[in-house]
Amino acid sequence: MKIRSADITPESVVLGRRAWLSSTARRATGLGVGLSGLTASSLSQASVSRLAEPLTPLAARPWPGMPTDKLTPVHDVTGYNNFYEFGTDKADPQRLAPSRLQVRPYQLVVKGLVAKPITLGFDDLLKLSPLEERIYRLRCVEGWSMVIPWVGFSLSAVLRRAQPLGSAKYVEFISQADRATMPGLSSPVLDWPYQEGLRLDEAMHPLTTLTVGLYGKTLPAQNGSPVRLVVPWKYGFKSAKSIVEIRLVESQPIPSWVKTAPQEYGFFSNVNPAVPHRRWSQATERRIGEDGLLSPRRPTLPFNGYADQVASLYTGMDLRRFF
Ligand SMILES: Nc1nc2c(c(=O)[nH]1)N[C@H]1C(S)=C(S)[C@@H](COP(=O)(O)O)O[C@H]1N2
Ligand SMILES: [Mo]
Repeated sequence: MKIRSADITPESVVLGRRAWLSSTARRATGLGVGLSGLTASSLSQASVSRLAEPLTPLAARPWPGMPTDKLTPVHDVTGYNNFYEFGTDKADPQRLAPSRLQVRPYQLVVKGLVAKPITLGFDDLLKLSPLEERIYRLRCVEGWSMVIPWVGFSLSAVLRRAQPLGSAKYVEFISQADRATMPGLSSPVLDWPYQEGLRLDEAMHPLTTLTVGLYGKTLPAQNGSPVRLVVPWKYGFKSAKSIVEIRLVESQPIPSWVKTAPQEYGFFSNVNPAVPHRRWSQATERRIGEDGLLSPRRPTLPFNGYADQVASLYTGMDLRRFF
């Protein structure tokens, strides 16, 4: 049974009139458009080629300790997406991203408080660490979930390569933001580019994955190709798509969603059934492709079911206060 967008509270409705006006004002003064440096080269590329990238098979070894949950059908994984750079409707990313998202040439820059800043092309990344098939649950803050067989490896492999300095406490992730190819950027729904962040120990945790594929092939554009982050114990918005830059920093970054609606989204955003979103409960969820609108919603698990692996990262923290 198909889930209609109308049955789930979309993140796009979080913007109150005031936030809308202020982001519109920012845009008018040009301050919200701080992405020209990142994308200057892709702007000219964009007019050259907008053909969909064929998905290439990737050889990956299985990752131990996978959930026994049934996999979400690939047509749901690739057809029901949040990728606001291409619009706020769940069908927009599949409709627009494959023909528009610029994935070549690709460079991932790792910089900031590191001994060795690095720039990696897609093929460099594939050689950095053996690819693993990691089946993770993905729980969106909107109250739905999927089970996705990602292909990738621990982000720690990349971070170690760059050698974080002792002063590095957080990691910031910047998504591609290209006005020429991403129609969603003309909407002030978020302050572009999409940015996310993790504490360094969260970023180094083996579950935190740099993802280059799903269902055994390179990532479909709508899922954040060529490279996206996947943090399975946090709400889906922490898993930033199409990342182009990773920065190691000293103070806590302000992720796009926190900037947009600080009263509704916290930096940590660990999946937590006991802490409701300001406007809806997080106690239950609907599994896309499996649970119909009439079937009972399933309980949401603390840390999305990964508490055994990650709860110790938060020992002594009040998770209601630091949500
Ligand atoms: N750059 C970027 N990354 C993003 C988003 C986005 O809009 N832009 N949406 C987030 C949200 S809300 C979710 S739930 C997941 C969805 O990932 P999927 O479409 O691959 O299932 O991507 C996250 N990463
Ligand atoms: Mo989400």
